[in-house]
Amino acid sequence: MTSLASPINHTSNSMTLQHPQLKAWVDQTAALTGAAEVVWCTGSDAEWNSLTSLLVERGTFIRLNPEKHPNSFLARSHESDTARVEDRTFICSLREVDAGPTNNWRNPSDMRDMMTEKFRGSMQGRTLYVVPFCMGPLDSPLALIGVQLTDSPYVVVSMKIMCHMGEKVLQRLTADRSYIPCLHSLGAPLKPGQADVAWPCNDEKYIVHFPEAREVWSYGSGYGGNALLGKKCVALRIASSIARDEGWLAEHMLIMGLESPDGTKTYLTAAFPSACGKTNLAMIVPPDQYREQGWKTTLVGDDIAWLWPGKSGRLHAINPETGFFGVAPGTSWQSNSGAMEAMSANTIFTNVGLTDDGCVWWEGLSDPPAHLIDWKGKDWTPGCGRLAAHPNSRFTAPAGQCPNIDPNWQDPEGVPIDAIVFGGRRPSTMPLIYQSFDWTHGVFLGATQGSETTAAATGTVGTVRRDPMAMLPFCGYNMGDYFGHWLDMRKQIRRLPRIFHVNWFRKDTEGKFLWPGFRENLRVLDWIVKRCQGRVAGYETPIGWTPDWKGFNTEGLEGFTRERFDAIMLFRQEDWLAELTSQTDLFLKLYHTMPKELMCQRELLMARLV
Ligand code: GTP
Ligand code: SPV
Ligand code: MN
Repeated sequence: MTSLASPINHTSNSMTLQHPQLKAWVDQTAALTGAAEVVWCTGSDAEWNSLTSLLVERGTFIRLNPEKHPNSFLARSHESDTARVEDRTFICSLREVDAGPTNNWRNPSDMRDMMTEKFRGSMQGRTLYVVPFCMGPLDSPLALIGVQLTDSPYVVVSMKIMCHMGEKVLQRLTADRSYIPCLHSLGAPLKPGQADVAWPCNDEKYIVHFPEAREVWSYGSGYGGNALLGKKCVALRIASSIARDEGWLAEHMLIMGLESPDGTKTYLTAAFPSACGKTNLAMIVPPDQYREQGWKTTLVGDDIAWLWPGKSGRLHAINPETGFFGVAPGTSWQSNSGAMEAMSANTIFTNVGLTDDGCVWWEGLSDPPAHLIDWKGKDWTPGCGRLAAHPNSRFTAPAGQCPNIDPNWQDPEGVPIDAIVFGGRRPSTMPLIYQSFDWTHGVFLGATQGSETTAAATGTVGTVRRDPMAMLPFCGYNMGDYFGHWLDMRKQIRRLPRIFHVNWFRKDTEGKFLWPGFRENLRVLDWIVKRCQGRVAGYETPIGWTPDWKGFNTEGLEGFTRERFDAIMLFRQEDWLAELTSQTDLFLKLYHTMPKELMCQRELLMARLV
């Protein structure tokens, strides 16, 4: 880390700045925000040590038990800053129609004027950190370089885990190469002598994207996708817009590999909405019976996939991130041992409980300790009626620490994809698994996918929130045009992936999950792989191809009877008619840009149902 007394002087001992435009932008921002100093981040371990120590000193971080959690820290955020803020997220394209009805649109020049005033003086008394970062393997042709200017050291250390950052990125940022400017401020200036707080932020938040200019401005929040701008802002919202122009896809998807006993490796991606199980599936450990037979799983990514037609004629995928920002509650050695190993060192925990021996705890990890300090910093005992960890508490851990990270996870050529899986939480209607008839039908499945609110304790159908391709909060342009782009991709791919829909969350009339889920989901992946290889029959139903009892492996799955299988695969005409009716809202909302192919798919489904 090179600390500079004056924001005007940008030379440093170890780094050479080759980009005059970047230097000018940093100077301009330092002047606008009134930052006390400018620091160019190198991404070195020494920098990590000095910043984490600084955060401990300031009370933002608590150093965890060094034996049980080496080089790991706990942060507690402000109670008003615990998740992404979708209603404060804006897509400022030149024309309103290019943002579309599913995004908040503002006129870009009005927004720039307004945001400039927000940033004026916003870093007074704070350090402006310059964080050059790269989403994607460093030398991948798809890699996107960004530079985040931030007044949050928590963001700097988080970025070191989540992406390539610092000197190695700056070296690649030659004067002829463009970068995505990402301006971030907590919006909490310090007057001379004013004491700082543990988690500075502002009540007013703005997460702003300029898709044509390829630029991000984020104000007021220090948490997750609001503040680690490489993730949702760049790798999804801005990247989706670039991808449309350049003929590829930026998706909210996990990427994983499955090796069957004969040594064949199949890679798949899956798009589930936030907190619907991407991290769990990405790190799945095969059930014992499968492991004994020689099945292996590998992980490429748990949240974001960039897909493009590769040289092999197939769709190839890379994970643009290098870390996990995973939901903590519910994660345990039983539910996800891969995640537990990944977070065993060099990890930042945010908003979880702190035990008396300096370890972390959250609901679902283990039997609760007799006493701990909860995420709000208060004493907590089992049965006190409060949660120890915030439901959106997270661990930030290096992906390379996951024991089954795929050997090719940083390959610039990516991995070839054979299957794409859509899904969500659907207490009713949706079977455990079905396969689309073809690519266009598969795009229809993704476009209409949703997650239900869990009114299903009574077995009634809850309201469905449509979350097309799990991209509702992340698509940087008009959702109808996005569907059109997906449909067009078909022409660029010689060997098309097969498309599936899964539902781990179907419930019985008593509100209990019909499917054990977690590791047992491998049985569903097994059927998917066999379908891709043409090794198992599918049964044509009005909604798509489905497995039958014999073609689906339930061996060793205790209590999973034929009756249970039929219940989880049950097709009820009345549910599907209600499903079609509830999809109408989406079709009406996107009426002006909805591709005619998807209108036709809807008609065909209707015709098959009645
Ligand atoms: P984001 O990081 O927000 O994008 O979410 P994600 O899709 O990675 O979600 P994550 O894997 O963190 O989902 C966690 C939630 O899904 C927890 O509540 C888990 O208990 C639940 N979950 C994951 N897999 C299963 C499953 O197979 N069955 C059931 N019933 N729940 C599951
Ligand atoms: C999500 O909400 O889908 C996340 C968490 O992955 S955040 O990075 O905060 O958006
Ligand atoms: Mn996500």
